[in-house]
Order: sequence, then structure tokens, then C-alpha cells
Amino acid sequence: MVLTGVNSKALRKGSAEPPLAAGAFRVYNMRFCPWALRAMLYVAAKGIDAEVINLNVTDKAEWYFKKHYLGKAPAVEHDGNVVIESGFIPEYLDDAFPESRILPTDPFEKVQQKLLADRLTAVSFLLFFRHSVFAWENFTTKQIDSW
Ligand SMILES: N[C@@H](CCC(=O)N[C@@H](CS)C(=O)NCC(=O)O)C(=O)O
Repeated sequence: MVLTGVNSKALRKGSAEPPLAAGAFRVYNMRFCPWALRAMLYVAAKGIDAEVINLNVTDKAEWYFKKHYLGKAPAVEHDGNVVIESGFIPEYLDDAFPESRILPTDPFEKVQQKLLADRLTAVSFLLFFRHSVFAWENFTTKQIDSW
């Protein structure tokens, strides 16, 4: 598994859409975003070769709205499809790459996993706010640009 572009500069308004090679798998990421990290962790855990495009979601690139109607991170692009929402991306990845399935298939276990994911989302949301939004004055477009 190779993740390329993890440390690439965050793209913002005015940037050009990076060309996507045929058959390439792409993750639209925002650094330090817990929802984007969820997508990145699943892609890495499943061993998918992926190109990571970092986004500045405080100054969104115009072209990105063609991928995500709200311009949020994360999203994954694969075989001409863009899948959004960190809660749905793992399910998509397991269906598209069943050879490295992570999520349970048993109906009861599936529900337990979703309940756990919901509970953990609430925790990661609180941590994200504690570390970024409560320090919003330091969380500027300029700072994200320098990541
Ligand atoms: N429900 C979404 C939330 C994603 C989200 O809010 N991402 C933030 C970055 S941490 C974002 O893109 N914010 C920009 C915006 O809200 O316009 C998911 O789970 O994928």
C-alpha cells in the first residue's frame, strides 16, 4: 500500500484540479480533521494505493464542489465515482475491495459496529473542537496553507 501526497500543500480557491490518472484511487483529505482521518485510516488499513489531495476547507477550491456539493472533506474518488461522508466511505471501501473486508457482515454485528462508530464520532468531534475550533484564532486559512 502506498499513500502519495500525504504531506502535499492544501489546495485552496484558485487552485487547479489535479489531473486524475485513469484507474487511480484518490482521497480528498483535510489535515487534522477527524472525519477525514477516518477515511484515511480505512484506506490505509485496507492496503489501497491512493493519492491524497489535501484541501483547505476554509477557502475552498472551486473545482472541489463538483466532487462534494458542500465542499467538505473527506471524499474518495474511485472508478469515476465520488463517495462522500466518513460514515459511508468505510462501507463503500469494503464493498469495492471485498478482499480486505474490515467491517462485520453478520447483521447483528453490523449494527453494533454502527452504534460504536456513532459513539466514537461524538468523542472525536469533542476532541476536534477542543483542539481546533476553541483555538479558532490560531486555526486560520494562513495556518492551513502552511500545512
Ligand atoms: N459529516 C461529514 C463531516 C465532514 C466535515 O465536516 N469536515 C470538515 C473538516 S473537519 C469540513 O470539511 N468542513 C468544511 C465545511 O464545513 O464547510 C463527514 O463525516 O464526512
